[in-house]
Amino acid sequence: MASLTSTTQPISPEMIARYHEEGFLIVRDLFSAEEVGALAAEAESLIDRQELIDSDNIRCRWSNHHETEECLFDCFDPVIDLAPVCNYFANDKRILSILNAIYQEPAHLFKDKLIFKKPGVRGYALHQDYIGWDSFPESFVTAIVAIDKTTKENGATEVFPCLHQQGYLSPRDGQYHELSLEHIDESQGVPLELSPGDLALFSGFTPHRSSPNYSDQWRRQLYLSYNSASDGGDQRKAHYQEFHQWLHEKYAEYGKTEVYFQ
Ligand SMILES: O=C(O)CCC(=O)C(=O)O
Repeated sequence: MASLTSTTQPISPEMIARYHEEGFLIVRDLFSAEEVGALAAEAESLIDRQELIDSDNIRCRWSNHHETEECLFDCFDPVIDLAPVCNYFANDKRILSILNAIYQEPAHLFKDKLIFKKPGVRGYALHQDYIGWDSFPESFVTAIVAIDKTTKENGATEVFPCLHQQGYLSPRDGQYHELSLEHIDESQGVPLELSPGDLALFSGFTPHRSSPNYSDQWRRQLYLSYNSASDGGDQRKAHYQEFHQWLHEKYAEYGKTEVYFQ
């Protein structure tokens, strides 16, 4: 990665204030074409890792085709241990300095996933990323690194401004919850329409969703989630241990007991 340029870009206090007000922020042109090209090339090689893409491997997330219902591979979670360029972005000083400005203290990586969203893949129903586990950091913020141009047509993530101020809107029972539409005014949704090189950030309390990918191109994005230093410090390893335990239990509820992590 030594050939990639890496300058730190300041972010204005006005942008940080807007993030706190609205619960999301877009920073345009943060990364060079060379950096995003390296990430795209890595995503292309990862999709060929057929030995990993297995419905019993809990690193993989799946989603149905919005018309045919075919079950399609959608995401590696985690990804940085497989992918040096993803790891480069996860530790990027520009992202970390923006998070530092949001938190007013250092940030730690909590979670990392690469969503491929191939043509036809269904999107995500309305939800907040925060989960009501005692260990889950309330300071959770996700940074999206756009690999492909993201539009409404290909299923951009759509956020609902200012509602993060209400905190967690579901029971703190340790389960994943979708949100009903009565929590939002659908006309207020903002699709995070990004170009390669842009970064978007949103809070773990920001309600968001995405439509199916109606285009004939992939919509690949790297999702990097962080917490503040005073909210648990470096807990990525502990998070994945707990998450894997939770996934084992969820799969077992559906009779799937042979799952593994690779
Ligand atoms: O792919 C998207 O647009 C949204 C993904 C998402 O909401 C999630 O992974 O929690």
